[in-house]
Amino acid sequence: MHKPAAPSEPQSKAPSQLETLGAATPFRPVYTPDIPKLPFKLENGVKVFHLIAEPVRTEFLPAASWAEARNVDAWGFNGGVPGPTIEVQEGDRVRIHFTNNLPEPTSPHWHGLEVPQDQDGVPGIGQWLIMPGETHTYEFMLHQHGTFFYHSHMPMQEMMGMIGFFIIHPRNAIQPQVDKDFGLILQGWAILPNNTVPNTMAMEFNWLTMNGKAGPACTPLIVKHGERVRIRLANLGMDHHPIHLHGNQFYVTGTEGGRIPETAWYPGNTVIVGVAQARDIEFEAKNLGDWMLHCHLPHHMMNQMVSMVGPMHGKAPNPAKPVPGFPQDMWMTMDEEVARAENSWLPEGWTGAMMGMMTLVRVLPPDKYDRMLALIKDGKYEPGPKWPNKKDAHQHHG
Ligand SMILES: [Cu+2]
Repeated sequence: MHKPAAPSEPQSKAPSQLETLGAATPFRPVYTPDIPKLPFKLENGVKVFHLIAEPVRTEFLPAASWAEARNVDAWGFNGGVPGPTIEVQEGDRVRIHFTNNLPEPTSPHWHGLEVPQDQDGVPGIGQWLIMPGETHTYEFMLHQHGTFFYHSHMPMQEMMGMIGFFIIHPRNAIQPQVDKDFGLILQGWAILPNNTVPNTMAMEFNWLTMNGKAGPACTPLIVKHGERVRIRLANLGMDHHPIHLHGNQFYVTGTEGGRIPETAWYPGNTVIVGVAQARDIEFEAKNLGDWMLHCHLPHHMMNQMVSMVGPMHGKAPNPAKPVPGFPQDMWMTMDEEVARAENSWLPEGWTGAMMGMMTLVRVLPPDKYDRMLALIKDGKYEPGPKWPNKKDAHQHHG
């Protein structure tokens, strides 16, 4: 039924060289943390992909001392949720063999692409439903560039997770060129405790993910000081997400309609990514440090945000006072559980601040950046500093 997703490409590969993938003009490859690329074969100048819709067991968050792993039985593509990233170039001709391994009919839509109507992926309009076990082939030319995505055109299947990036690089390089190009897919899920299947009919959402991971399980974006960075954000769910970047003002440089002319870029540090929208932001990483990138809706900065059965309890500070509604916030860390190269050197307890739709942009000085690439290459983790004179943090045991 499902196989584990291949690990995404090492982050160290993205910055070093331009790639052509069989196209005429080199481009900076996009890096979608925790999501692999969909491979293709070149056949007589056509890029041929095989996309497979299927049930996928995925993990939003690993197990910790205070909680079991958050495993989810979602629906995705080629073993992953979101599905693998399709990366192509303006002017390409693509052929996509689409196999439906779901237990019900489906149809994939190429969101934002101008393609012949019978390639648009709307069942009943332009084509018939793709039945379980069937393969349907799409083929079209790409004359646009920008941040697009594919998704099931059956709404309840969308809510099971069925989306993936469709990145089209421009035929001619944009100016200014970016040194790093990242992609993050934003999703909301309704999953009750002790349950693994998303409730696709719910109107309230308690798990919020970036590229299928909830903070602190998202892989941070690693950047070298001074680099020009683009982050592509795509949203498919039931809520808008005001995505906020700490420490760096950015420009909004693209939408789901492609790149915005530079004269119309506008600055900000928070961009609303509405449902069905894509937003590209760009900034020069002038400011060293570990900067949060997160949805600013308070409930979207939480995991398993559900009504509690019975009163909440916690250890009150001394002298204990009965405060109605106390406690409101809890501090839960899982540094060890997400210890991997990209999280090296973060201070003890950093994961207590990371929940929900949240990741880090880590702007490193050149020497540390080079060391980080070496750690990523070797798959090694180096722990960070401990806080001096730390008082016992309030720890939740749920
Ligand atoms: Cu949000």
